[in-house]
Amino acid sequence: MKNGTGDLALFGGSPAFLQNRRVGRPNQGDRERFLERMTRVLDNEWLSNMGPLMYEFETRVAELAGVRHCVSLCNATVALQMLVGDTATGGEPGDEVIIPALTFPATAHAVRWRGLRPVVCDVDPATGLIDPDLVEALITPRTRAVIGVHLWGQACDVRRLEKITESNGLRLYFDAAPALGCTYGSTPIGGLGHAEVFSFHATKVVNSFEGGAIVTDDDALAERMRAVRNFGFGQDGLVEEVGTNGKLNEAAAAMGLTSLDALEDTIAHNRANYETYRAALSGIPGVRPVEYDERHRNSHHYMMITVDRAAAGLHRDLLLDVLRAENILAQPYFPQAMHQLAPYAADSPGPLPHAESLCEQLLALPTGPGVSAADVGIISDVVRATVAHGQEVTGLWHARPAETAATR
Ligand code: T4K
Repeated sequence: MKNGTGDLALFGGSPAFLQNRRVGRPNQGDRERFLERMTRVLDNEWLSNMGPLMYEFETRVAELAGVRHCVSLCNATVALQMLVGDTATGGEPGDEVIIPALTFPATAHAVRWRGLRPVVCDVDPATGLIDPDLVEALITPRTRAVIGVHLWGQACDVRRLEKITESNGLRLYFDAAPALGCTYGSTPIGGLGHAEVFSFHATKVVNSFEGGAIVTDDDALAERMRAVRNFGFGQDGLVEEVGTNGKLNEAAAAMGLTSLDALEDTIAHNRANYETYRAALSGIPGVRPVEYDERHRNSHHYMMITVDRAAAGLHRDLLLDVLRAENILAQPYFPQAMHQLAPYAADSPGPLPHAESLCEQLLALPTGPGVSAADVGIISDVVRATVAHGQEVTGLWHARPAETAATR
């Protein structure tokens, strides 16, 4: 229990944890099962190029997402690049794709990487999700597509985005990198828009070391994407279009299957942690868990809070430093909005106040199967104790010797 600033590890106290508690600790599932699968991979002597475990993984993901097609890939960034590339076909360089300001840089990069222009849209201040009202105002004759991002597993306002894109003849995709196992109402995330993209990165709720997938009910799109991921080879073995190497290898599929086996247990654990956090953090001035719309299922893989500097007496970044010194490896998801990133700043639409304000305030706290209810209690106590002395912590930080002082 931390009673004063002297108890905080940042100022010389003992850290709350000897081993770190992390955001993004891989959900590996049952190790024996993984090793059995790896033995199969090695015995098969088939390590990549559309192997049996890759197909098994695709079938399982498609079932979970309620779609006909899962095209597994080496990561979600390549998946997004492939969808944008498909959209760009027949258009002009510099055609536009509308994306939310609050997302991981991969969303913007995929658009620019394929020669299109990411048009950055502000977000809803409460959810951080792309704001459909603002999307409408950004549509021009050059707009080709809208990419919604199901941020932290929250479903976008899918129906409104569908209506807007349909009436303007645009493609609608969802970057569902953080949203496997989540729903929009009773519909699993995966079957929405023209296609959705999952990530199976090591830090995601289901991991395949690195991995991703395009999921869709569009038969023709799925066939094109299967060709593109394999150098453009069509079913007859001839190259039909410009392709890439986006394949998911068998070791990745083995981990993906094993992590997927544990998904429901992982979500149940995350949900319990989310409830424990909400109770334990309640009433801390300036600290607010992001509230998820209960009409949709969330995997609670991300435990997000906002830290209001004025009310808490300290900036989010300083709270982050305090937590990290305690071996609580929180993450500022996301510290910069897309129009603030160096490659896109010159094309900035001007201030996007909701996204900018959230980027100053958001913090992801550790959760997942490696974080127990007792850990959640300890982490929340550190937050409470720090905010209780927020002004003093800020003062002490600024009073450090000039050579170590930062701008927190
Ligand atoms: N779209 C969206 C909306 C996304 O969020 C992402 C990825 C993508 C697209 C692109 O998906 P991929 O192309 O990656 O499939 C991490 C992930 O690298 C990234 O995949 C993810 N979003 C993003 C939200 O988180 P960083 O820069 O925060 O990673 P890093 O290395 O700082 O690790 C984060 C935490 O995870 C740390 O506490 C350490 C821990 N960790 C990490 C790894 C790699 C582990 O404990 N074990 C590990 O193996 O981006």
